[in-house]
Amino acid sequence: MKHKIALLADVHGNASALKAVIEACIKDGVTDYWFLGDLIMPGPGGNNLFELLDSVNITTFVKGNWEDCFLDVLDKDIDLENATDIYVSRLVQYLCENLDDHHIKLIKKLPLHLTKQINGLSISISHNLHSKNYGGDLWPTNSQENFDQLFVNEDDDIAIYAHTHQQILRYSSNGQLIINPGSVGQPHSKWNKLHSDLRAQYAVLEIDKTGVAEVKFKKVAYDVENEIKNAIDNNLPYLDLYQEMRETGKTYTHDIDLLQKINDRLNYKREIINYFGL
Ligand SMILES: [Mn+2]
Repeated sequence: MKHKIALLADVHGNASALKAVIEACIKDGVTDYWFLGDLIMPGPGGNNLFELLDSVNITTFVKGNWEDCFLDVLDKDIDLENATDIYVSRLVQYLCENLDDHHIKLIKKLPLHLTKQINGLSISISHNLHSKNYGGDLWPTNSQENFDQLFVNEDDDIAIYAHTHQQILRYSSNGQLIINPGSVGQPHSKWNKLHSDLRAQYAVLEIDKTGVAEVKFKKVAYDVENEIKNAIDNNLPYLDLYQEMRETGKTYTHDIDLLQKINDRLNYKREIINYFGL
């Protein structure tokens, strides 16, 4: 049987982009959908993100570092002196105010790593490394040995990862195939001209009875104005930052000085202390 698998990752709360990608995949006759983590935050998407995934045949879902950030905040593992922790916690509060309980339960159950067998090919699937869904180990320009770490199981033929928000096709030292589908909701490039293309990224992997028939890296445009309107209508915290991110691709997760100013101005530290009972 021929499998036409959509590889989707790093939506980061951008339901407008996810919707456009799923519509394109349906038109394209995709049969399976694999989700590689980072569905939520900092965008306004909540239940609608899970409903979009539920509307198609999701057969794989691994946990991204932002899902772990979400769970850390629920566990009250928050450094109140760190502006980024306050930022993430306030976004988790925003989500918790509306997110259905069964979606929270699903996040808690997500695995870090999965292996799938498709027509005799063994495929490793993780957000980043097998047991580490965060950090810069697999940045595109890093050394080959870092990428070889994706093959913990030497019998794997293909490794699929996400996290860097950049579309990548390369090989291990032993010639195994490595695919990164890029980011649906928050694409990134170090190179300005490439970074200015903010369309939603994903990949389609086609496996027939002979082997890998096709790997397609795709981009689709989506309704950015509608996404910004969603953020405004839902009173998304850090709205200005999200609006700028949608228009320029710039992210602020680690801009401590700017986050600190916003947190102080809007009294977000006090608000999360109260909300999470810290
Ligand atoms: Mn991500």
